[in-house]
Amino acid sequence: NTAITNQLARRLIKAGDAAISGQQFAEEFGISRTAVWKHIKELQEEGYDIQSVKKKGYFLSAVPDSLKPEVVQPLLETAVIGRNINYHETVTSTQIIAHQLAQDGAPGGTAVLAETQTAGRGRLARNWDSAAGKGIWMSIILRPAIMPQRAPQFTLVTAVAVVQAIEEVTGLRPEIKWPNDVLLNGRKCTGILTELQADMDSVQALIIGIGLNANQTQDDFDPAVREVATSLRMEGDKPVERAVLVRSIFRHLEKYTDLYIENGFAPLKVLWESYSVTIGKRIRARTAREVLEGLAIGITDDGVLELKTDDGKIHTIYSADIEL
Ligand code: BT5
Repeated sequence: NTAITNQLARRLIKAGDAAISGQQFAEEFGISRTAVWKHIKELQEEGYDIQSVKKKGYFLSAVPDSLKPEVVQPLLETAVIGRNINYHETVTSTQIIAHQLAQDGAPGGTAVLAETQTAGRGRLARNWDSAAGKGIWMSIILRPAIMPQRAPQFTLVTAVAVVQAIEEVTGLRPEIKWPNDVLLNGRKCTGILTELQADMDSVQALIIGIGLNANQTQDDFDPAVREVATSLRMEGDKPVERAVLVRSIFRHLEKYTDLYIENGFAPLKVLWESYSVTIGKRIRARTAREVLEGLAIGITDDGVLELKTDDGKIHTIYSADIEL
């Protein structure tokens, strides 16, 4: 895959539905029409669905279902997030790789992507089921200049970005269950895991893990999660182009982290609430110390959940599993 092939792919992506003629490509890239044709063929062999229309030229109707940097990067519209991609067929956990890269000084925006994970993890060392080639298993390194105690807000910011990306690409309407689940029809389609490298008073790196079920069918899931999990394909009845979804997640995440840095959490809190299934409901919250039952009345400006128990007391909850 040469530099010119990549540029050609990027040009086709930018053109969208509009066809570009071989002659036009030849002029733009300063190569012969035969060379253009060879590059187009190379892209087709890689899985790009390029149609050619008589007298008009070429247009792109689908990108390959792959998360390889050469597929993802030409799509990107971001300045920072995803500009540096660390791709693997198989890893233990993208979180582990990202932690190592962050320690070694990888820049903010670096993203680790894998087709499958052998030891994908959730919170509290729980397993994350990562079917090969069926989902988006990625970890993004961010380096915001914030106090460590604000790190959990990034789980909520990321959830908003993921929901909007899913909406944009599939037209589905996901909901957020505090703190880190994205649901479709009450089943989990995405889990988010925010981890931290920090000193007492500053964040060195946030490692934001996103596990998104894209194209699994029911049988692709581990029996242990089959009852609670769903995928975009199962809810939307058609497969999704994972690279296109990654592009959209990156764009929304960059937009909202910028907004966060400029204006704090308040504007994001409003957005988050508009997608929440938790707020205003009676819930049961299992924290590390206790089980609390009551009304979820809202989240604070810090992203902390407020729960009112029947004795009228308001509890602030930093981390818990929620049952609706
Ligand atoms: C989470 O934890 O939801 C965070 C999951 C983060 C996964 C990503 S994938 C890329 C990156 N690399 C990693 O190693 N991790 C991150 P938690 O709230 O603790 O939920 C875990 C629970 O979700 C499990 O105990 C299962 O019940 C359920 N679960 C496991 N795999 C699932 C899947 N593929 N889809 C839906 N639910 C699943």
